[in-house]
Amino acid sequence: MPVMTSTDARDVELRSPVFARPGWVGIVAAASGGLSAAAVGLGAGEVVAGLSSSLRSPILDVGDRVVDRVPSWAKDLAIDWFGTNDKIALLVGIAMLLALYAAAVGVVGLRRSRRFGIAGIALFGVLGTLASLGARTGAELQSPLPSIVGSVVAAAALWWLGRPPADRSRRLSATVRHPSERRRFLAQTGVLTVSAAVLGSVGRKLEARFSAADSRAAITLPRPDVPAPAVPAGAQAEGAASLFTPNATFYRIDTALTVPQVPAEGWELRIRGLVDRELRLSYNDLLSRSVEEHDITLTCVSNTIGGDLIGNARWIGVRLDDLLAEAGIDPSADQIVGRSVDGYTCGFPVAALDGRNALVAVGMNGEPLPLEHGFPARLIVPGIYGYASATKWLTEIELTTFDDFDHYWVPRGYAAQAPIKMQSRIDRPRGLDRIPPGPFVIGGVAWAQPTGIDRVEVKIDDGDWLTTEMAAEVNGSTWRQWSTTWDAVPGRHSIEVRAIDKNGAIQTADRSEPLPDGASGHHTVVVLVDES
Ligand SMILES: Nc1nc2c(c(=O)[nH]1)N[C@H]1C(S)=C(S)[C@@H](COP(=O)(O)O)O[C@H]1N2
Ligand SMILES: [Mo]
Repeated sequence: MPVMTSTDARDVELRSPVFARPGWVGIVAAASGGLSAAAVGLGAGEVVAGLSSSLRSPILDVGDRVVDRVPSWAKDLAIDWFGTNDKIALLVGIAMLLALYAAAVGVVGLRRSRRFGIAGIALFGVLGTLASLGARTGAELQSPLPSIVGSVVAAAALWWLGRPPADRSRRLSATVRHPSERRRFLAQTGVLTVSAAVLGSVGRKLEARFSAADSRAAITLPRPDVPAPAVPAGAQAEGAASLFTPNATFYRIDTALTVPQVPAEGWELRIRGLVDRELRLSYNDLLSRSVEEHDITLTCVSNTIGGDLIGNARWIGVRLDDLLAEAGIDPSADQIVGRSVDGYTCGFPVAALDGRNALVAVGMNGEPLPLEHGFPARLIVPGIYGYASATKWLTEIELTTFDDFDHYWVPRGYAAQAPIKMQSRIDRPRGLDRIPPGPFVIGGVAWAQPTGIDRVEVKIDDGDWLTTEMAAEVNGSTWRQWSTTWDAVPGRHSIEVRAIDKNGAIQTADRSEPLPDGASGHHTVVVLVDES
């Protein structure tokens, strides 16, 4: 037996797969192999998802199921931590878990057994398949395609990475120097990573075809038959939030990880259930009815005391009570359910249609509904929290009963019936602001839809409740603004606010969490008044 020369040893070292090497080098290489295989699989899934508007990227399918299952307290916590970026936080979380999993699959699959690695990928494919079939609406036979194709591609990539060097070296003549295993590994992961990026961006391009942006851009809203009454002078108080919330900064809360794309052409609103005659209306059918314009403040049940999940807009649409009168409500119905194209549902009492200006809305602040606010149509019902009334991307209104149907958030612990609680908020000063001594304008908003606010009072430290100046009321379903001038004295002070509605009810100081039917309690801010 000849003794191995140092060149031979080097050759063996060069020809053993990088990920099989002992220690960290091998583990890191195998993990990156797993990551690049997963990336190319996801890219392929993205391309398949781009083939039809009914298909969805596997990550989004999985994300949707997480959104549907996450406990309500965790959702409130996410909104509390990340605000309206909660969805991005979720997707980043899923991506991180997926990356960890892919790295583990790489380590097992490339260092131990390719079969185990492929079993790991298959497991993920099954998860994606189940997620796609569990969609709130419209799961079809082809729904798992992106997951299936994605995992087959990822498995093939892993198989390719893990092919033993001998397989390939046979056809190389002895005179040709083998590229080192390190170079082969880098070349392979490079190819996979670049392919993943290309596939991913092709997938995105394909998906962009389904955008509803062009449909929205082509719409000219009708001139309302019933325009909103002119806003009275003096409705905006100093220090308070802008009376109308611009669309661009209007809060957005929904369970949709990507904004549903619903072109107005082809859209249909179906009114069914316990009605005398079912209605099916196209966008133009809807707008051929009398169109009204109303100023209504929308409020989220997840809004915490002093929070900003509330906004005021001028909505254009068709009266819900008119449409339901046209369909004829069966006397046995007590719940109106709004169903979205993405399967989300809201539900509120038939009795809420007591003449208040509930709308199937198509316009928001003079524009067609923005895509993220429900284009082409949504419900807006004064006095009921958004989760129970304000269905975006509306496609169906069903008349039913509270006994027969729980809307989306009910099995997740929220109340079936959800009238908005009276609340007031201090907008100026902000908590922990440093302010100069002397006259200082405190301002804010208060709401008690659809009753309306009569007055707002503030309390400095342990003093008495003081009246504030009320801005002019727009209507009872719109927040009302208030302000007062305080002669600030140096030191640390607390400012507390409460409202009184037009029925004389005083806003409770009892604090409760948003779950199950909205937060209550007084908003208090602490400020530091400088020495003169
Ligand atoms: N389709 C759909 N509609 C929905 C929701 C949703 O998750 N999906 N969320 C509701 C909730 S909780 C609120 S507070 C309002 C928020 O409307 P906005 O995002 O336009 O402010 O929409 C409601 N309509
Ligand atoms: Mo909400």
